[in-house]
Amino acid sequence: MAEITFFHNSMSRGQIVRWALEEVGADYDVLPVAWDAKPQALLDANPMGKIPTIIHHTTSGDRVVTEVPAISHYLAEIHPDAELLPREGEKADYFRWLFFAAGPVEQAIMSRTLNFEPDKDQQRTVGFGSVERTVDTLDGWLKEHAFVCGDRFTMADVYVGSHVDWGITFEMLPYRDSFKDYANRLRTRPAYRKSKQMDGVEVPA
Ligand SMILES: N[C@@H](CCC(=O)N[C@@H](CS)C(=O)NCC(=O)O)C(=O)O
Repeated sequence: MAEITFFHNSMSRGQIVRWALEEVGADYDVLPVAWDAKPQALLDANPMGKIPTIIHHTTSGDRVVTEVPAISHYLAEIHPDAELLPREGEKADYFRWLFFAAGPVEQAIMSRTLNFEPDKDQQRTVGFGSVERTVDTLDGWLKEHAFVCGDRFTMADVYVGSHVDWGITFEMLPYRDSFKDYANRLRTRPAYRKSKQMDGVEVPA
């Protein structure tokens, strides 16, 4: 058995974890999941039945990790030699933008895609404020920084970058030059390209 069991469906956020697994050179088995036939092993591990989910098999027991940003960071933690963890001076940017993508960016994209954007009063309550505020804030950072932590690629870029990559590919994010340039930088990474090939996804030119 491989060190990690990866419950996956290639038409899902599992693609992000596939990329993360390839970035760290993980030893993993894929357990393909069909939406209408979720295996009991997935439901036992994650009662949400959500993809992706991983089980890390260790000598002291199995560890279940769910939620893409948590899985991505966890993979960086258990593969420190990949050097994708933030260094001391990078931690503030790393965690700030990892959580910004998991919260405001994901919610903003979903709210626009599903047509339930908050009105002026509601914007004070929802965590992302408004799509424009969230997009402008991310755009402002990426205009000035090649990667989340500056000049160096870290695991945070797998997660933040996947939102930008998908966002501009499927027009779920308003177009910005900074998004296009950032996505192009990420698309040159061998692990990105390998993971997309494994998932049968065409890499944008
Ligand atoms: N917050 C979760 C979201 C996971 C998620 O919503 N996955 C979708 C596919 S992209 C899923 O499993 N959908 C099937 C279902 O809910 O039954 C994460 O970050 O991993």
